[in-house]
Amino acid sequence: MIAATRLILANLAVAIVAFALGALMAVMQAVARAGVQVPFGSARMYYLSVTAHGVLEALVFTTFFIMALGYLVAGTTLGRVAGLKWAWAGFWVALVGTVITTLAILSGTSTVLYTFYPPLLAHPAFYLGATLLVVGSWIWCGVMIGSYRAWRAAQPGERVPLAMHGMMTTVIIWILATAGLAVEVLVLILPWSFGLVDRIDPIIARTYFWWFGHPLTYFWLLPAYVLWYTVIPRVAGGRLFSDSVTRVVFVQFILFSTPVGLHHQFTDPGISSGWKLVHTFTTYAIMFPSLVTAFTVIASLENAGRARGGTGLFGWIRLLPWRDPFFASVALSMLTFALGGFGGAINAAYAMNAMVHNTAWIQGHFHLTVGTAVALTFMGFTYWVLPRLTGRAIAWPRVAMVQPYLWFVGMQFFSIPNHIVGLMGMPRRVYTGEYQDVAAAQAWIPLVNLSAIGGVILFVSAMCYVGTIVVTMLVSPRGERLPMEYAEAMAPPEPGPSIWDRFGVWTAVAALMIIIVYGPPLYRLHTMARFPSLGFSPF
Ligand code: HAS
Ligand code: CU
Repeated sequence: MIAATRLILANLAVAIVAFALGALMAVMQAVARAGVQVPFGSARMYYLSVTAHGVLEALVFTTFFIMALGYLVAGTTLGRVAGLKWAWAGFWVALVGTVITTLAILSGTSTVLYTFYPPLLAHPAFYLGATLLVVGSWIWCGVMIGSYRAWRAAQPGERVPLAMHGMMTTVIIWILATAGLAVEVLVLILPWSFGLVDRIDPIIARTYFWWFGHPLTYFWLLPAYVLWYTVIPRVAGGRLFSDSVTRVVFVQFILFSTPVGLHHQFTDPGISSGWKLVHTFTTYAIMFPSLVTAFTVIASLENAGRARGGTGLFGWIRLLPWRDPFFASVALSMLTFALGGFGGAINAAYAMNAMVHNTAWIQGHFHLTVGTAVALTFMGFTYWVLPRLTGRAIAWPRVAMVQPYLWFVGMQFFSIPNHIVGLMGMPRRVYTGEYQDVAAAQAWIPLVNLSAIGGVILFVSAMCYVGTIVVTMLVSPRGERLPMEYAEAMAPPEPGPSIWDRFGVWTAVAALMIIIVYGPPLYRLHTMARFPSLGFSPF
């Protein structure tokens, strides 16, 4: 039996419940924007729903899923999770925080969207709950590091297993990212939301937010990459291209994903264009490990397709296990991420960002990236891992087989029109496609309707997923547990110590880079004349 199975299942369960609730909100938003009357339809409900959707999917579903995956990887590659009591304490802290924040949102007092930009003001419970969620995740970080160190002390000369290497880089990115969030919430937002100070500086708060918010996206992505690299080649029937290249890629994510964030603030005043340019460089740097990943995962899949007898330039693609729900989820995630990454390169260019910033393009972009590359990989992984954790076979294999394809099709319908309508000038975060009947908005409506159809298909897919998982857990009989195995590498790791396994060194380098790229712009913001704002709760 896999170590810490109950802990893993508990974290997964919270993730899936959050996902289901968030999906319900999402479908209402998609159809409401297309002008369909939904129950309680009003601008107030719309933004409440968008806040709940963003927080539940982007912050709760991801964080709990990643914590589950971290424990699974530690339990299977190192043999044990050290500090189980702490891990459970972290789970409860994060869960209590999640419940508090969710209730604050549902009460209608905290409609501030998932980025909670000041001067939008939420009830203090919203921020306190979110703080507890992060504290819970820090405990997870502590348990992961403790498990790694205990293993390292017992195995001084050995290379850390590859999947654990990837999870450790995820932990490090999360710690470096949440340092910015801690300043924003503890120093700026909490005193203001409790009324101890009456004004807040939106730009300074936002700058600390994006110090956190950008690496946050890699905190989501890297666990998906861990699965693409260390599990999928085996599921596909082949081997990973190279162990060493993978380690270099993971380390590059520590170095390049953390000293970035100002590309979310290209249009913000008070930050010089020079520092924005520096962040543009680091943004393009962060594309590099994903491009290497594209090469490596395709090479691994080709290896699998040829091992299955595939020939010719593309003949191997057909022979991949397209009916396996985990494989299909990941392959479709990869195809979608190729599009999402392409959009990312456009966002990152200062001049082109001006065309897409704050338009519907952005919601198109992040539903391809976090909403598919990450979320669909996680969903597919559930089908694979549950029989290994519990011995229960997936209850509705046909539904599971179709579900990733539905997601893929639904997401193209949702995201591509959003990209186009964004280029046509439709802002993001708007309540209706009609936009108070202004003439320019007429041309948006067909595309908004198309994206609503995508939203409905996505909802059907989400319910297929949740239904299959719930029935599997409640109805499928327990049988033999399938083995939990990772992919072998065509080029295995070289024996002996390696610089790529020195997490402390890379963390220190990344911290230094963060100080270099954020120190001067933040110093300037803190020392120049500022005009902070009172809080607003428009809903
Ligand atoms: Fe982004 C905004 C730039 C990646 C998430 N991004 C966002 C927001 C979110 C988000 C949530 O520079 C909105 C935030 C908000 O609410 O305001 N993003 C990038 C760049 C990348 C990128 C350069 N984003 C991500 C990932 C995310 C994510 C990953 C979540 C997981 N993004 C931006 C910028 C903005 C932004 C600006 C601000 C815009 C604004 O103005 O507000 C890159 O990392 C992308 C690199 C990826 C690739 C693709 C590699 C392809 C692979 C698969 C290939 C395999 C295949 C195999 C095709 C280069 C690895 C198929 C073969 C078979 C046989 C199946
Ligand atoms: Cu970013």
